[in-house]
Amino acid sequence: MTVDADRLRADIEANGEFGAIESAGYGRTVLAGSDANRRARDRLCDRLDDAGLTVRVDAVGNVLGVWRPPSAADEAAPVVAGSHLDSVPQGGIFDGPLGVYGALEAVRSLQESDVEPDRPIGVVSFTEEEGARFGGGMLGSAVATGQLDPAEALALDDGDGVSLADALEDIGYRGEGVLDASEWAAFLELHVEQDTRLESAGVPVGVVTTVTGIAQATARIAGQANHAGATPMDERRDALAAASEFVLAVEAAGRREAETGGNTAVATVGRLDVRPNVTNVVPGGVELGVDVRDVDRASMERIFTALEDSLESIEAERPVRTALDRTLDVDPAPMADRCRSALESGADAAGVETMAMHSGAAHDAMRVSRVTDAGMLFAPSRDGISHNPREWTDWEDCATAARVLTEALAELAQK
Ligand code: HGY
Ligand code: MN
Ligand code: MN
Repeated sequence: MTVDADRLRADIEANGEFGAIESAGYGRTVLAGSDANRRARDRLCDRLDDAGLTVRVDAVGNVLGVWRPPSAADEAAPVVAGSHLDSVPQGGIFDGPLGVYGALEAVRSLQESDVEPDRPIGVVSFTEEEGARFGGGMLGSAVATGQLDPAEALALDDGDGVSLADALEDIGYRGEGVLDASEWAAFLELHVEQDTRLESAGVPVGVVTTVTGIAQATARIAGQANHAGATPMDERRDALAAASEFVLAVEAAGRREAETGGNTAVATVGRLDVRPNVTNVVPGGVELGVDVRDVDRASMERIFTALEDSLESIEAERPVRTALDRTLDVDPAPMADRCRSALESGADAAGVETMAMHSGAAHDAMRVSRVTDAGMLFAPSRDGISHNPREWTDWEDCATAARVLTEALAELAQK
């Protein structure tokens, strides 16, 4: 089966204009509920409508378009594919949109083929996958799979006093009811790999085995702000010096697990808020954002134990108080065999080589995998770069992966 590579490219390029930033590469900042997000959503809904899909927006802004071919039995559950349109600040144009518009291109290609699906086929765009504005992450898919209460999601605040409810209201995407992914026969997500394995192997498509578990936490270190000049070194309660020891302990714990396991464990401090954050004041307080992942739950727990031990010894050695509170905790998610084999046979049908791999990034598919069969496929990332304007996937690779997605959807849409 063929896809229209130019049409897919045009969709991704046009979507990349929303929230575009001046940068080397093709950067965009599209936070959930922003005006750029509204424009991206509007365009998607127009394109879904152009393709004859019935479009629905749910209470947390998830967008679902459904194609009901004449060949589909009325009561047949749909097969759905998709991803997200929001981005991290200064992210790239492929992380998310390749999956949403790749799914739409698959539907359009099936409509133009002689395939007669037994099932409806859906295209979904989940709200706030990145968690860059309202925190957590994979929010829309968590609501669509019963893992997050919609009212709780809508009440989440962006730190500037704006709730998700208000933000969605402002852009006209606070819909009715919630999507229920457990009603879907299967779900597939096309995504950029965000690593270098496909590029190094010269293989165009990755079929995901397991999506890594992810746990995030906020560490707080309380010392005492004081005069940087008049406070002798032995009288300080320096929160940032203490935090620096903790940052290195996070890195060491991640390295230890990576070296003793299958190099799939990672541990990061990606956020550091220093107060009052001025040069002539000994820092009184620090808040750190911690991100721990692995495909093995026990390994994640060993890392957290090491972090708790580190904070305990910091408190023993320094006049500071510490706390560590988890803010997100999602188990590793094995992908469904049925979806993996549909992707592999789809690749065979498309004459495309694949390689099996885990996903080091978290994705909506991990939420959906709790309630129905879910699968993922990757397209290569140039130099493995992502969450960066230099994120890039060649247009030919986008089209190749979309062809495999199309074949796999056709297979899953047969009874
Ligand atoms: O953080 C992640 O893994 C994803 O990009 N939200
Ligand atoms: Mn991302
Ligand atoms: Mn993503």
